[in-house]
Amino acid sequence: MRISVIGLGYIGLPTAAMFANRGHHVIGIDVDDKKVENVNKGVFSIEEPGLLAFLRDAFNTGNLRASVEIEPCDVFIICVPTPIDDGNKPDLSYVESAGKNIASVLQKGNLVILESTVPPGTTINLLKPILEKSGLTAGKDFDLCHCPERVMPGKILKELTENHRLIGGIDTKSSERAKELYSTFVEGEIYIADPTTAEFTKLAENTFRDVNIALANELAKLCEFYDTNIWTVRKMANNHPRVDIHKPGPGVGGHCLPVDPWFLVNGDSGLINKCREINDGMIKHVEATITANTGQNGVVVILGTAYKANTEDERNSPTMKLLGLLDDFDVRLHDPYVKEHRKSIDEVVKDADTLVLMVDHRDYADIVPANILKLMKGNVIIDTRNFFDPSEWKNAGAKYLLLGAREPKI
Ligand code: SAJ
Repeated sequence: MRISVIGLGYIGLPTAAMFANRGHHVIGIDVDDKKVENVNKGVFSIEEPGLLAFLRDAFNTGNLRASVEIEPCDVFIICVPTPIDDGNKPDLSYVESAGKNIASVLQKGNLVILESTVPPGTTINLLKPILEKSGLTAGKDFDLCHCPERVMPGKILKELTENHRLIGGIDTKSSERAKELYSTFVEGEIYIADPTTAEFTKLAENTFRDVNIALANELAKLCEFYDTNIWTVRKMANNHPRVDIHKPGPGVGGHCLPVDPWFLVNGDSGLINKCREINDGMIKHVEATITANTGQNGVVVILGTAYKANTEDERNSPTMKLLGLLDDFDVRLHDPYVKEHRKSIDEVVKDADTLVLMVDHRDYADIVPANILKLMKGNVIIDTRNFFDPSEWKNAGAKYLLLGAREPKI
């Protein structure tokens, strides 16, 4: 089959490679000509274990190429970004423009799949009319589905194949065709729904997570107030068969959780709005702790610039937000996964006053507290993830502050 994947980002590129490795002829379309040039040269920069080799394999099959120009194909898969604007309203301009491009080459018998996360109703009310401007009719001349991507950065390959998949076709034929296509690599179950249900389900999943993290963050602050420890409370409560308290932390980053709930609320959901506010507010909580424990013009070292553990992805990362609040300090950044911030920890912590762990990257487990404290000028360690062993730090002479725990408070 000739498959066109529109948008060669975190989802589009691995998806294109997946189909290419399974013997389909794939053309990746992107507006970024540098990205296109790199794909055509077999140059990839995603730093996720196993993914680079997988992309190179796809390149070596000769089944994967890229272009800035759309061309006729059997299947079109849209994987473009769907950000929010400054007023938290969905920006669907990339979906619109992908739809217009496809319409310009759409042929009878084609299948169009929207994978990008979108507000409920987008496939039917926005994409379908754009595609039908081609003169062809959805359901009669071409098939149309929403098949939301649900993979997690850091585990993309594993989750692309192992996760269950949801297909929301505009009719049974559309769904069945998409099911057959995804069956070439999906090992999980494939469920079928209508497009709006599929759109809503994807948003409900991410909103569920965001709301639960907000509850964990709220409980963490209450634990500080009541002089107890959220991490112990969480462990104890999660022994209950029907309780699953998420992890508190310095906020919620990435390209999904801070964005997707806004697609659902449509401006008027008190709970979902409030939870976004709680999660976004955590960074101020961390900033207040740094400020209260670091002298003016002090040196603050931040471990982790990515939005979460074991990834290079910095989109909406809490650390980047924190950076904007620390103008009064000399801030040094470190992250083993991000090229720009990959440096020797020993050098970064030299003469520092405060060390803040923002991301629980597995590499930080190798840190030896006594060695770090020897190099630092001060001794304040702020752990926003309950990652370090408090006793090791305290025994080495640190003033160890844990988010969501009793004295000393964070
Ligand atoms: N986080 C917490 N506490 C937790 C869990 C996460 O503070 O208990 C924070 C993380 O540190 C990070 C943010 O939340 O900053 C988001 O991380 P995540 O691991 O929850 O999710 P994402 O954004 O990497 O991926 C999510 C996934 N959705 C769900 O798990 C329901 C993934 O399956 C989706 O495909 C992805 O969004 C997406 O593309 O929509």
